Amino acid sequence: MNDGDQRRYGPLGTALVIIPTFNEAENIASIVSRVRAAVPAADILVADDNSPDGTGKIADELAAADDQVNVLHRKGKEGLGAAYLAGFRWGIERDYGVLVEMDADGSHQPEELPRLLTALKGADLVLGSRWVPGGRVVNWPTTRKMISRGGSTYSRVLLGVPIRDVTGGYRAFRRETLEHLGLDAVASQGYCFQVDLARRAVAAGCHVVEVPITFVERELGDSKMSKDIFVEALWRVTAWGVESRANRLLGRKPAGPPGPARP
Ligand SMILES: Nc1nc2c(ncn2[C@@H]2O[C@H](COP(=O)(O)OP(=O)(O)OP(=O)(O)O)[C@@H](O)[C@H]2O)c(=O)[nH]1
Ligand SMILES: [Mg+2]
Repeated sequence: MNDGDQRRYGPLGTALVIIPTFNEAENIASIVSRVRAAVPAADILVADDNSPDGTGKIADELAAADDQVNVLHRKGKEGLGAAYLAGFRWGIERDYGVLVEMDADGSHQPEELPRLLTALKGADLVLGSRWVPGGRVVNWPTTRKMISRGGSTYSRVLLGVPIRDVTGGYRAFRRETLEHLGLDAVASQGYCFQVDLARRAVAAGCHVVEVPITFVERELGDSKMSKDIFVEALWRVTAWGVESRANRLLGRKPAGPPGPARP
């Protein structure tokens, strides 16, 4: 599938916006109504990890009032990657044509989703990007911007993926793309999850397009990001990079990511 713009992309089909939640009671109603207003044709799946603050119950009430809102109740906190993987499977089983990743905390503005979906008409995967021209971050201190940009640059150089925002989590996948990424083997922890999906997409020859977004730091609720998640991402990306360089040097085929190459 290296034929870039020559490729003929099929129609997109119905989109499912997957919103993973852990303790987002203050945010969930607002984000759901913003998605419904911005992309009325899309369905929503809230993937809640049994949030102690009752997010799952609020999501149930939203679902009861709107056929296009669904809830996947998971038994406990297993991380955002695991929640997305369960959401992807849920959507693929139900034949959605597009699977969207979106945070619940308002950082990913639903009003920008139509632009991502338009770009997906000519791509296999669209990344909402903070670090391409036109992309912005609102309300982050300079140190956090530097850490995020630095993390993306480190991953890009080490893994050789031509993507500016490798760790971002506002993404739209064609269903067929996800089906070719070997989801069963994806690393599901923290930022690693997004990096692993991105490198798998590049390795599978997918046409990946970055669309600038304005990322808005959460105003309500608590971040689930931790030092452990950050450190794990760092060592995993380093290990992947060393492995792929060693394979290249030794002329070995990568044991790593690629799912079966797309036809
Ligand atoms: N289901 C589920 N969702 C999670 C889990 N951890 C985080 N999330 C959700 O994933 C999204 C991103 O988490 P955040 O805490 O906002 O992480 P972040 O955006 O990197 O950090 P901040 O910039 O501080 O907000 C939010 O919608 C969270 O509720 C989890 O273990 N399970
Ligand atoms: Mg957030």
